[in-house]
Formats: sequence, structure tokens, C-alpha cells
Amino acid sequence: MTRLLTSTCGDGVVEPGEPCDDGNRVDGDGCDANCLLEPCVSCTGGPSSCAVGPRPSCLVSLKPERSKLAVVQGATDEQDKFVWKWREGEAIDASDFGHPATLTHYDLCVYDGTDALTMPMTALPNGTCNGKPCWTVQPTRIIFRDRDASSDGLIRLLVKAGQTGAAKIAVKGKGASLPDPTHPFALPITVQLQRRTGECWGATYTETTVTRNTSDLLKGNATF
Ligand SMILES: [Ca+2]
Ligand SMILES: [Ca+2]
Repeated sequence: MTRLLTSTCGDGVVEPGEPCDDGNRVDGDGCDANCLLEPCVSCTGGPSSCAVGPRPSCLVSLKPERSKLAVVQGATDEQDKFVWKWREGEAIDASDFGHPATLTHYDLCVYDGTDALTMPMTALPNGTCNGKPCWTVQPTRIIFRDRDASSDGLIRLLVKAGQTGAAKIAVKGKGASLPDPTHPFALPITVQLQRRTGECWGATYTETTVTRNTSDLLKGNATF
């Protein structure tokens, strides 16, 4: 006995292999023409209803106090900086990496307390940075490097596989291509690294653990 497992993108039914299905095959409405999530959106239900906003259940850091966020508004855009560290996280398996060298997008999304997307950054798959592939894929980690910071300011994005408590993500950005958020931020801030197939890793920064939130600097450790 065989049972055919088929799913049809665009029929409004969320089936295996479809992170979303909003009943059409149109891009730009949160669920794209291939039923993948668009950057920094969250979808619920079927037909999927999608909107910009944090995803509800991303993997978290077990030691949020070690998961740091810093956003610097420089005197000029060239001096802007962004650092995010997600440490001692829930388990990441190498199979969770997808295929960044060829087809997996990674979106880094920073949302403020109104769920507004203040800093969207995308590391495209299969890109070339300084004459070499931007992505390095190793058995237990993947690294995006772009010293020109041409992809939304990203200069380094590392995802390290590990058992629970040993998984890690580190992101650095800088310069004029970095999105310009409005300082001070409306708290709490949610930072998520997302895949368009649904996987995500996140941390939230509330006034309890944000130590600076001024016109030129946001700095703190995650609350959860
Ligand atoms: Ca479907
Ligand atoms: Ca759509």
C-alpha cells in the first residue's frame, strides 16, 4: 500500500513542506509564491494570515544574561554598529542549517516593543564577497563573511551547532548599509534569526536587562 503525499502550494491548506499557504502564489504578502515565509513575517492559520512581526516560538538561549545586543548610532552612518550574541542556546543540529551556500536565506530581524521591524538584515545564499563565496559551510558551523558589509551591513554571521547549552549564534554588522533604527528604542526588543522554512532563534530584551537606551546607543543582555 502506498499513499501519495502531495501538497499544493496556493490551495490555502498548510501541508507538509509548506511553512505557510495563504491561498495564492503571489509574492509580497508575507507568504511567497512558493509557500515560504517572507523575511521577518509571522504567519498563523490556514489559509495563512501573515504580518510583519516576531515569530511566536523560536529557540531561546538558556543563559539569556549572556546573550548580548548592542546597536550603535555613529556620528556618521559609516560608524553605525550592530552586535548580537545568542549563547548557550537550545540545541542546533547541523541539519538545521539548510543549504546557505546554495539556497537557504538567513534573515536577522529586530522588532521593537510595538512589533515594528526596525532592523531587517538578510544574508543571501550563494553570494560572492571579495571574490569568494560569502558562506563557509563546515560540519558543525556556518559562517557568512562580508568585509564590505554590503548585505544590510552584515559583516559576520555565525551559527554553531551544539547540544542544548552549547549552540551559539553571533552576528556583527556595521556601516552605511546597516538599517537605521530610531534611538532610543521602544522596549522590549525582540531579535530573531529566521529561516524562511520556519526555523528561528531568538532573544528578548526588556527594561530589566537593557542597561543603555539612549539617542546613540542601545546595549543590554537578554531577559529571556
Ligand atoms: Ca497547500
Ligand atoms: Ca502569497
